[in-house]
Amino acid sequence: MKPRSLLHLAVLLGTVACAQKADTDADADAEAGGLDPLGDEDGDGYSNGEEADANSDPLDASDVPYIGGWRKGDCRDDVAPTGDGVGQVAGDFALLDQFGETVHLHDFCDRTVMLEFSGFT
Ligand SMILES: [Ca+2]
Ligand SMILES: [Ca+2]
Repeated sequence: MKPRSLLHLAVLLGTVACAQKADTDADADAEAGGLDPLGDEDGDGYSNGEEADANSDPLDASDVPYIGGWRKGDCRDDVAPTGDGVGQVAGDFALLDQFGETVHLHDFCDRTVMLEFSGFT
């Protein structure tokens, strides 16, 4: 198999400016939404409890937990880009992570993100 070019994205989650707390009780979140934590309302292969823990939408089959275990930020849909300069909020983009999964920058809102790029051919 011929190797393909790909961008490699390594994401390091920092401990600074994290407005979210760890979700240690996914069942409580799923139940709070009125969903059975063991059910799979959208049929995407992830239980409602798993989706609550990963902060993906249990009613949207296109929104699934990241394989790498990155929890999506609560504010991901509310990020307002301001520019590409230092101190500004960059626009959203998507790249492949080390698991070959597409990840979006804005899914890591309110966290420190380090991007490492390398090319393979
Ligand atoms: Ca699901
Ligand atoms: Ca889903």
